[in-house]
Amino acid sequence: MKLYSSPATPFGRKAAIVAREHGIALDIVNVNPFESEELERLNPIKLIPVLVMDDGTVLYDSHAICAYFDEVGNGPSLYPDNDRWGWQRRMTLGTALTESSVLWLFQKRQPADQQSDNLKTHYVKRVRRITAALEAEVDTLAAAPFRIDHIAVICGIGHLEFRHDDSWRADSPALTAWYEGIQSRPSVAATQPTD
Ligand SMILES: N[C@@H](CCC(=O)N[C@@H](CS)C(=O)NCC(=O)O)C(=O)O
Repeated sequence: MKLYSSPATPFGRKAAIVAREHGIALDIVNVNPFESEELERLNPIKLIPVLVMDDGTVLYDSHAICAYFDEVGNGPSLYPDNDRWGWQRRMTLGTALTESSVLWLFQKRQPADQQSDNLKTHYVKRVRRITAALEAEVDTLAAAPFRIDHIAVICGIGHLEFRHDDSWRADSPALTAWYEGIQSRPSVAATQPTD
């Protein structure tokens, strides 16, 4: 199977972590989502990640790709019945953290006279609310087996620190400790974002 992705994308990283957790080997094709014509042919939304299965079936976005890997891969599901609505909520927080960090980055990459201070502040405040909410739930995260909510949060924080800063840590000591501790997990360590 081919996964169209990039070394920096947090959504592609999420799919790569789920694949590794399930023992799924991927042929990773790195593309620039803003420039790749091949990506545009595969996905009309023109976003990464995109999965092309061995029979040619194309799947996007990261939510669908992760759910597919969970169904066909080895080992326990990362979407268990236990605490289903709890992990759904934390997965949503992790996804929103990722989206906010990406949107904040897009603002910072605009020419200076086209950036919106209002929008940047909007995203920064959302990031802070999300990390505060996760700080309040970190005992549950730390006690649970590794699941999709952990993965979504790791990808969100990973992008935040890769593209912005680690100032969220000052108000979230327990989340910081959990995040530090999980870095040595092989699927997490092997998928650190790079340019
Ligand atoms: N909801 C999508 C989001 C994917 C996404 O935003 N990918 C970014 C890279 S991190 C992208 O391809 N951006 C290109 C663009 O915005 O044109 C998913 O979960 O797969």
